[in-house]
Amino acid sequence: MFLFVNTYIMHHHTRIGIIGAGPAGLTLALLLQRSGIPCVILENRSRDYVENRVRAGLLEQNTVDLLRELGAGARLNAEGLEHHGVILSFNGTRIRVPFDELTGGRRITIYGQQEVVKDLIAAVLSKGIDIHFEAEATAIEGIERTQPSIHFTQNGESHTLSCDFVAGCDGFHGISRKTMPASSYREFRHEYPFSWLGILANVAPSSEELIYAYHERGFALHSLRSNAVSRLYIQVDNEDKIEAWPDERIWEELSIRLGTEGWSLQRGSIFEKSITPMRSFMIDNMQHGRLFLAGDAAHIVPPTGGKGLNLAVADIRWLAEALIYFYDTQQNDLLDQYSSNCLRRIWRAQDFSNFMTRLFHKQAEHGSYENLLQKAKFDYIGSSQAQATTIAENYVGLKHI
Ligand code: FAS
Ligand code: PHB
Repeated sequence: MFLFVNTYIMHHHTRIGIIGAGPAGLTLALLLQRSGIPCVILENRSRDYVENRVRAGLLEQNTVDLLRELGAGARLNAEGLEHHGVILSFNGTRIRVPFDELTGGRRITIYGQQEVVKDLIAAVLSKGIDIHFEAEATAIEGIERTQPSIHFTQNGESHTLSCDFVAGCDGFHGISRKTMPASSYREFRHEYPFSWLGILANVAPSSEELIYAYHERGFALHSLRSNAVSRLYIQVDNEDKIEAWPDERIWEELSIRLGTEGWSLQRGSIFEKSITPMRSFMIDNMQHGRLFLAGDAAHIVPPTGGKGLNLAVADIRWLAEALIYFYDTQQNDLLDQYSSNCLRRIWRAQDFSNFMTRLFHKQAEHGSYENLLQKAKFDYIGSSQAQATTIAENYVGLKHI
């Protein structure tokens, strides 16, 4: 049997080769296109897959502003749920942190990441940006030269995309960070001793605002997606399996952990379940030569602060500005400052996400010194406007940093 190997490699060229059609890659393409800079997006999954991948749901004010600026905000305006406060609970005692009075009117919007991705892809296609689905980048070459290239496969054929710059927007498991010389950055990793079991359920939310709850049985989060769909999470062990969590057990735990006097959790049919480990990861340099990393390719935060997607978009604002400036002036200085510009916000988000994760997750025995410190932190948020403001301004996202 003869194997006909197609050895013909198709060559393409553009200015910016973008690997990944997640929030980072899609937002970058739209910002570049607005400035007349050609780019190509390579996405290894199908369009249907990326548009239905359930992940984040909390959008900071900056992210909402950018989506609107890019013309991808129509559905967000119609369906997004704008929140002006958040509820924090500690063994059933609740406090509310208001946003308007503490942050000068900034707020968060709840809108599923898959909806953001749908809107961004629609905008990318409507503007005629070159996007290839089921196109897997297999190698990046020449990042220390002025014409790097991305090798990718699609429909069993091999292709090469040569470009001026490569934007590594391919997430934590992508090839971009692995293409950076190991000596070009330091890694920081922190694995938390617990995971989140997340569900989507066809039931009206039992709270208009998010509830982050510490309970002696473990953390729980009440979020939402619409007036008919609730998004909820509970802390589980890292070794836990979905099979050990039938719906009834999930609802019982959620009811106990989120419970407070005079309140009850509405239940409904669960249509999505997943377990995600809690971890922090980042590198202290996000670029090498003509390769620039953005989003999860360079950093991961535990979702307790709702920062992951928003950090990805924040990186892209800096990268787009630097690339546009380069083509306008042929000057490299904003490109040279890219990593340091991003790292200020990333470290701030790491710290806030770590604070929220340690405050609300069960890690110490009830009544222990560490547990009573958690209670003291919680009580201080409820009694100090200064501490409540710190929580509020980090949660809605700092306007500038
Ligand atoms: P993404 O991972 O979104 O996108 C990278 C894209 O690159 C993917 O589409 C991938 O298919 C593609 N790709 C990878 N390798 C490739 C290759 N070789 N060739 C071509 N394409 C390639 N954040 C929150 O704020 N709140 C949450 O609750 C939350 N929950 C999460 C749950 C899960 C299971 C995960 C994994 C993440 C969660 N996050 C959450 C974080 C998440 O939202 C990310 O921060 C966000 O997707 C980052 O966007 P990107 O950097 O664009 O990366
Ligand atoms: C969500 O709605 O998916 C969500 C909200 C806030 C978080 C994490 C996830 O901190």
